[in-house]
Order: sequence, then C-alpha cells, then structure tokens
Amino acid sequence: MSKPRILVARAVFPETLARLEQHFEVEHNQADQVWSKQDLAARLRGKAGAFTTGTERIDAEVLAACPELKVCANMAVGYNNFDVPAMTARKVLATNTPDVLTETTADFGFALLMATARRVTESEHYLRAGKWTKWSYDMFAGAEVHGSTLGILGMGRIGQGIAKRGAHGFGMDVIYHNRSRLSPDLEAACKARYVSKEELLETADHLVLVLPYSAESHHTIGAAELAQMKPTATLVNIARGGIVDDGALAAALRDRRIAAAGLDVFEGEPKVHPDLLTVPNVVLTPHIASATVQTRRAMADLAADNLIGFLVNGRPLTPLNPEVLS
Ligand code: 8YV
Repeated sequence: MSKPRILVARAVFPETLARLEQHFEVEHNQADQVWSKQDLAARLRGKAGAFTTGTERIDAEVLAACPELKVCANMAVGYNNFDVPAMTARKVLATNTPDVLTETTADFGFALLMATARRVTESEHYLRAGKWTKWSYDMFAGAEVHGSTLGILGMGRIGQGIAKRGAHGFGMDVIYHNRSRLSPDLEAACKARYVSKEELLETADHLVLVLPYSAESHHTIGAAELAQMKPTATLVNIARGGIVDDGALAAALRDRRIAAAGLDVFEGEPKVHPDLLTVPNVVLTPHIASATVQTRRAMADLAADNLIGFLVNGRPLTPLNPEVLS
C-alpha cells in the first residue's frame, strides 16, 4: 500500500523529517522558503496532511484548492493561522502542541519581564557603544520586580506558569483577568486574585499578556488601555502580535506614558513597527518564547505524533476540532 502524502511546510529537525518519512511520502522545505499563499496551496494539492507552523495560513481559500487534505498539524500551541470553522466544515482535522511548551514559555515571559523592568538590553547597548565612562547613582535605575504587583491578562496554562513564578519566586502580588475565572484550587496554587480588566490595567506594576489572538482580542491593548496603566508600569507581550496596537504602544513609550515594554510578538511580524525600533525603553525579541532545543523538539515531536496518530492510526493526540473524527 502506498504511503499517505504530506507536506512539511517549513524546515524542521532532520530527526523529525526522518520519522515522518518512515510513515509518509514527504515533500519538505528544508531550504525554509516562506511560500506565498498560492505556492502553499499548490504544494498542498494532493497531500493528505500538512505539518505547519504559525506562519502558514490555512483558510477557506487554501482548503478549497486542496480537497484531499485531511489534517493540518501546527507546531505551535497558538492556532490563529488556522480558520478552524472552515477546516471543520471541510472535515479537515486541526491539531496544535499544548502543554509541551508551557514552562519554557513562562520562563521566557519572566525573562522578558526582568529584562524590561531592569533595563537589561538598553544598558547593554549603552555599554557596547562605549558610553560607559563612569558609574552614577541613578544609571539605568529601573522598576522593582520582587514584591511588586504582577498583572496577567489571559490565565491559561502559560499565564498560570508566570503567576507561580511571580508569586512563589519573587513574592509578587498576582492579579489576573481572564474570560473565565479559575477554580479556587487553581487560584490558590497560583496565589492569584481575579480582578476586572480595568483594575488590572490600573493596578499592575508589570502587565504580562498571554491571551490567544482572535478577532475579539485584536488591539486589546490600545491607546485607551495604555492611558489607564501606571506611568511607571511595564508591559510584556508574549501572546500574539495584533493583541497590542504597536503604533499606540510606541507613542506611549516615546511619551513615557508607561515606563517600558518587552515584546516577543508583533503586528505583521517579522516586520516590526518602525517607531518601536527608535524608542529606547523597549526590549524586542523575534518570537522566541518557546525556543529551547528541548521544547522545540517536543513541539515538533507532538506535531509529528498528531500526523502519524491520525493518518496511520486514526487517533490524533491533541485535536482542536475533534468533531471531524466522528
Ligand atoms: C511558536 C508560538 O514558536 O506555540 C506558539 O503558539 O507562538 C511559538 O511557540 C511559533 O508559533 C511557531 O509555530
């Protein structure tokens, strides 16, 4: 019997590719070209499965061009690149990679918070530029992290990981806002208190965004919300570009309406709003929150397991639209 055909849309670990090749006839992209939507659709034609990352958009148009497609396995926990209702309508299974990146991403959220509040990259640039000629009492004085108030917007698994780090590791007072409130047990484990969005914005010394992107969460943080924050506050976005209005944020940073921001995700990335590149009080990283070797391997393994699980054994591990299985 011939093997099912799949497309691996971006470069992956050679071991992941070798594993997939045991089960599938694989078209790969180890050259890691970023294809246009038309190229992606053309390459998906005749394939039963796709191994995707957050950069491949699977929508009704792409699906209409690829009637043989049965499953798309995203190597990411976020899946705003998938039009899940359109996939479900065409009986295409969608899977993601939850859990395996939770702690690593929470670590990075904290790294970005620390770097932002304590002005790590700004001071490093100063030193590298040869500007450090003497110590002074207020040089790069930043915001206190321990004992301050940590606000978390979006209290899923990663949000809870950040809350635990803040509460247990840094003695922070943790407040959060989420579509639904956590159970009392989870709130106790995170030492986190549920507040309104307004109280969160007004009270947090450090506000970390960890909510999923959707049409509803577009520009959750814009000029009005930034104006509600403390002028001494820091903002950290490890969620998705588009949740923050990057232009409004750059203006708020320039005018010191908030103290600083740490951003791992951007509207229209890999492009970055030009004004963000010119303000000093922002730490910018290229969407690397889950980037440790172990975690990226675990994500690739889980995406591969989902393809093998579904196309070979009929049992995907982490389906997003399990209704297509019935
Ligand atoms: C990925 C992410 O690295 O999992 C997610 O949702 O944002 C990152 O961990 C990225 O999306 C690549 O697929």
